[in-house]
Amino acid sequence: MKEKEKIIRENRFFKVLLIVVVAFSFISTSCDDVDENSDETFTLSGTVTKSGINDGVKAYMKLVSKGGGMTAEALYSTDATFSGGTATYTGTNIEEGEYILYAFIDMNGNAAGTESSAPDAGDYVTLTDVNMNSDKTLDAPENVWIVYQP
Ligand SMILES: [Ca+2]
Repeated sequence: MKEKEKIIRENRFFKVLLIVVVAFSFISTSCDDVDENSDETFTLSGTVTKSGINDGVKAYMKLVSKGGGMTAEALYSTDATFSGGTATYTGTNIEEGEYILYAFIDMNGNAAGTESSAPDAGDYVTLTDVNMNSDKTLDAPENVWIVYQP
């Protein structure tokens, strides 16, 4: 009788121990998520300005790896629509790193509208380095745009 009680008590002890261990592993996992900076991502946003652009014309932006050319694969991409000579873009969930931002204004409206959209003759283009180590605002003012000539 005593022996049976002891076994039951031991079983209960191990069940409680198991629950405690599981609970602690949950707690430590959620703490890791909060503390881990490598999971942090940033937002890149800005205003594109170019006079004489009709409302509804679209600008396309993409980030490629530092050193990548204009046709390099887009790691991130977004677009923006002109209204009153400006267009505002926002790219989110960007991992920390050094990139080149390529942007173009699709003057003739023939870009694919996907992340592989590319400029053709007569579109306006620009590029700049960007170090994404925090949320950044990167405007593309009037004087950065040049006419693309393939
Ligand atoms: Ca075009």
